[in-house]
Amino acid sequence: MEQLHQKTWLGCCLVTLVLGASWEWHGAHAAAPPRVHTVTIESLRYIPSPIEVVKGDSVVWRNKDPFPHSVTTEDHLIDSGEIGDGKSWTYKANRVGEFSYMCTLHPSMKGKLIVREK
Ligand SMILES: [Cu+2]
Repeated sequence: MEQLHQKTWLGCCLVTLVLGASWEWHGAHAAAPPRVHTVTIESLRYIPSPIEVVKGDSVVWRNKDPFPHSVTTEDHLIDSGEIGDGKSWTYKANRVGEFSYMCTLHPSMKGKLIVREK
């Protein structure tokens, strides 16, 4: 009788452990799903700027002006090319850092993208 009691107790412990581990596993993965952020380009401005994202997230620039713009860093490692009116461009933020960018068509337009480590 004593032995049976012990076995039941052990079984309970195991179930708790397994459930607990599975809960944590789900938690860790649900905590940081990649997100999609939007920067609106309107009236010769990037809104919002700066924008802060986490590595692996995507950023969509939407051009609401009736003429083209670009999202271009000085080293051209990020470069959308011309984004026509009403068009958008998506960038996957795989590199960590602070990236100042501008519009090659309107050099006074400046923005900043900040990519943080997960
Ligand atoms: Cu522009």
